[in-house]
Amino acid sequence: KAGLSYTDRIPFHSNAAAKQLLALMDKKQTNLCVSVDVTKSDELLEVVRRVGKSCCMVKTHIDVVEDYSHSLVEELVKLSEELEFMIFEDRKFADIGNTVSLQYSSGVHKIASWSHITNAHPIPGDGIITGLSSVGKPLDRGLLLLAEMSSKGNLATGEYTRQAVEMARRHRDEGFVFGFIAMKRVHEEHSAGAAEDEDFMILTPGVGLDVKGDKMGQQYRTPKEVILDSGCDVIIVGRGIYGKTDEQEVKVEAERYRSEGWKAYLERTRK
Ligand code: UP6
Repeated sequence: KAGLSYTDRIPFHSNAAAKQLLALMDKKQTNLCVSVDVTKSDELLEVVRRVGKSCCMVKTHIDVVEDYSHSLVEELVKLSEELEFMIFEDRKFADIGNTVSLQYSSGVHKIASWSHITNAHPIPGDGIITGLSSVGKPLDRGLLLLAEMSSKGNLATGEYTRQAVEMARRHRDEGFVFGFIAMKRVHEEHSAGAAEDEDFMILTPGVGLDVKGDKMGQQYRTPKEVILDSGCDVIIVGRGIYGKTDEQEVKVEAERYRSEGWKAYLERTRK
């Protein structure tokens, strides 16, 4: 379904968060998710205020925030309604069903209460979906499975990726899993057993315009390579945007990535 507009893909999804996201992307003309990996609440909110209009999604690692309090996520939810973006807590759950259901609902962060979307490694098996779904589905939350990663030497390749796709397929009818963290359209690469009306969203980290990687194994591709050449749906950009020292530049960079990502999407859907 890579040739279709985001809006035209809504009927292929039963998950409420996925439908909302797809509609939002065409409405705001953006396939940019900004990853705000900063350690202070004030800084996090300041970045979000600057980039909120340019993106369809804000991604958090809430456990890196040093001065966390519930008012931070209350303010984030308020901004998400005002500026119209979805919230994605990049928790990368990776434990048995019972444990992840507690990690998702409880603890300091109570992720399910404020984050529209979260993600999980398929490594523990189907129980991770059952566990997270028991908490998130009643709240209309959505889940992504990590089928691939952007970092050098990662083990999520080949047969592992294929099994991740199969796992998502087994749970598609439940309307909770709606896509993957991946570097390409993994479900189309492993298309055996796909239903006619199957559609998964592909959200892709490791996106940068100015550098090729960092010193810890991250690897970057451009928005064009990700959206047009690889057929992914959402570009996830962190340091390329929030890493600017001048606050004004953060907004400029967000617009730069938004426009590059959108141009690539228009070209892809025109084909
Ligand atoms: N992320 C990756 N690669 C993956 C999965 N997740 O980079 O395979 C996440 C990181 C970080 C963001 O945890 O929050 O995406 C990328 O940030 P960056 O643009 O600053 O490299």
